[in-house]
Amino acid sequence: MVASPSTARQTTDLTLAPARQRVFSGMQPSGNMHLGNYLGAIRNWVRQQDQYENVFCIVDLHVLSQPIAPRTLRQNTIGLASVMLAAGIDPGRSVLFVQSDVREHAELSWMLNAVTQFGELNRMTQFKDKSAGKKDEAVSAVLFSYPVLQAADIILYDTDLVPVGEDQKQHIELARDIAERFNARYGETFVVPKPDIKAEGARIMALDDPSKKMSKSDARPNAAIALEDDIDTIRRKIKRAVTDSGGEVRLAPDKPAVSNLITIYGLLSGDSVAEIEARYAGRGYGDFKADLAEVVVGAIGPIQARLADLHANPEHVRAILADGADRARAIAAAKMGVVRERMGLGAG
Ligand code: ATP
Ligand code: LTN
Repeated sequence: MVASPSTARQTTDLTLAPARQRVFSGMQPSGNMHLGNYLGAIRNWVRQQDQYENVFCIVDLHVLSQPIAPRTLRQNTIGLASVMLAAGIDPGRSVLFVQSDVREHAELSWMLNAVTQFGELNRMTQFKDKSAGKKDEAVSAVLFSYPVLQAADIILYDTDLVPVGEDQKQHIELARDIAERFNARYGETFVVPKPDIKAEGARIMALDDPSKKMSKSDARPNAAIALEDDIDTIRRKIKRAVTDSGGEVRLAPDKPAVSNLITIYGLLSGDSVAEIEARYAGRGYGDFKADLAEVVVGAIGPIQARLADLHANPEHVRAILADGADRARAIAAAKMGVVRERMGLGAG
């Protein structure tokens, strides 16, 4: 749905009161963007661009929760921006910027730590998963306080909706609790955001193990299809993807592997599950997988072509990010002025 011309804002100047609901989302520049990131997040951001006022953030401060070489982080940041632009994020309709270029994110995070409870952070499943089995010395405090920074990212922009994959639901709920608690303690300051999690594609599973989500930080070589994988690699990974017993192409709870492949096929081709099931009835997994590989290549190919142009022109990407940071900073700075006043910070 596109907003009617009378209400549509022709500008992305964020200091003006939004005529449309505001969307904010973020992605970590931790390398190897995969089909799960695309189907669960980026693709929805692109499709909804006309409907909302959009702010998209490359959250480099979040990546510091794991060890990473400075050069790699910088490269990943420009690489992720290029992928987002190649996938269809349009700087004319969306603000695209790097988190650490707008200092207010880190600043607000500190203040929100004051209204966040230790127990809340200790219950976050992402923290539990990522710290599991590691010695205390190997788990940074950043990994623990990570969801507070995420809450700051979101509520700094008076965000209404946060389009994310299923794994982020708990973090968005915490952001809501933090915003509500701040408002109750210091007076109405923040819009309380809602998650926007789609019924399909919000949890794409690993190709080699349908009990695990497709993930960037997975070392297993055949778990994820990277958006930058070449055609032969995509075909090979899909050929090797695990399937379920029975040989039938059918979406069902007892067929998690094939159901995941059908979901990917359906989202990228636009075909319904019923159409896909009917097409492959009695034909087995071989034909289905061969066609799925072509569907994936057909969807990712045009993105990769645009990406090659952007890789050849990193200065163009940097200029878009600098402009995005200026526009984001304008609203973030205004909001921080209010926060400092409400909390009694500074000399006044
Ligand atoms: P990691 O697994 O290393 O934590 P990630 O793959 O989850 O990384 P993020 O940058 O943390 O990547 O996530 C970016 C966006 O992609 C988030 O909105 C997240 O919910 C979504 N996302 C990540 N993995 C999947 C997946 N398997 N299916 C659907 N959406 C996903
Ligand atoms: N934690 C998120 C990335 C993220 C984010 C955000 C997502 C950081 N800040 C704000 C939405 C809104 C993740 O995907 N792992």
